[in-house]
Amino acid sequence: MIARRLLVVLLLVTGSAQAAKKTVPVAAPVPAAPVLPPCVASRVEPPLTGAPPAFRDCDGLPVMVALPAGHFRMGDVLGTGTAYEKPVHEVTLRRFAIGRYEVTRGEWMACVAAMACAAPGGDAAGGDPQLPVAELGWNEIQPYLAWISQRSGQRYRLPSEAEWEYAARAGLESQYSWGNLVEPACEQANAFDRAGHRGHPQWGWQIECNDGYASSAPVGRFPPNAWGLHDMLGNVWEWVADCWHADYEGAPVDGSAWLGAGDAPACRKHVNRGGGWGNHPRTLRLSNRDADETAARSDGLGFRVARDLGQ
Ligand SMILES: [Ca+2]
Repeated sequence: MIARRLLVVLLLVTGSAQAAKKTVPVAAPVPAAPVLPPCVASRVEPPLTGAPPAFRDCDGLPVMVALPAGHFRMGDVLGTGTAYEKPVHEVTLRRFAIGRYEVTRGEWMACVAAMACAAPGGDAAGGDPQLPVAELGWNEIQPYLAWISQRSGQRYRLPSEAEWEYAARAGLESQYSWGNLVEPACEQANAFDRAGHRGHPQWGWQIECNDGYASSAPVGRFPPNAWGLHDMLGNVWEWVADCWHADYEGAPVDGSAWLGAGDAPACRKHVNRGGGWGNHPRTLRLSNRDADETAARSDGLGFRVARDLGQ
């Protein structure tokens, strides 16, 4: 009984001490962001013969490929696509740079460590740092773009949908970056395949070939396109800057992002491109389009960055 009384007294004393503390506002300690190494460009492997030059503004930031100014026909140039991909329209673009790879978990987690980005959802914060980061809504990507812009002194952003298709086509008007036939897909891109079916037997598609990856693959495991860009098709879908519009009627022809309201309320959905590991290889057509709610997260949805280049 005595012990219990002592405990009560102790609790009363402790409680009054806490009450007294409340009268003196004390700012919560703010953890200091780590000091980052200076932005120093690191060496980048030389590009493929005939591919545009690659560079990296700061060590740890995405490798970029400097694409030439040019023009191309955007959309369903082969007449095998959907109404979403029509009308075909000519787009003229200034030079710009785009990521050689999808942004990786390692690149993203450097931003998290610098306290500039939030951790992605699901299990996308762990595992192989060379896997593409996913599980991020469109808005959640913006702090990463701001952080690498601040680090490099350059203007990083998501590519526009037109820039994305220009980069993915790399001068071609074929169905895929490897030609018109779907059959070589397993050697060329990470889509749904026998490995995917083993990992996800509830999905009933029967794909005869095996690309070796049941879900996302570390970036760069599949051959690049003609401009040295990896995984434009397959692996994860990639968010782009544009709001969703159900066709190209009135789309910009200068390579800029189409930000006007395509669906009500304005910009409820954003476009993503390229197909992913959970899709039938036919989904990986160069002109194919999709969109998701702006806040949507998915383990099959990531992004790559773009940045302006001087003229
Ligand atoms: Ca696969």
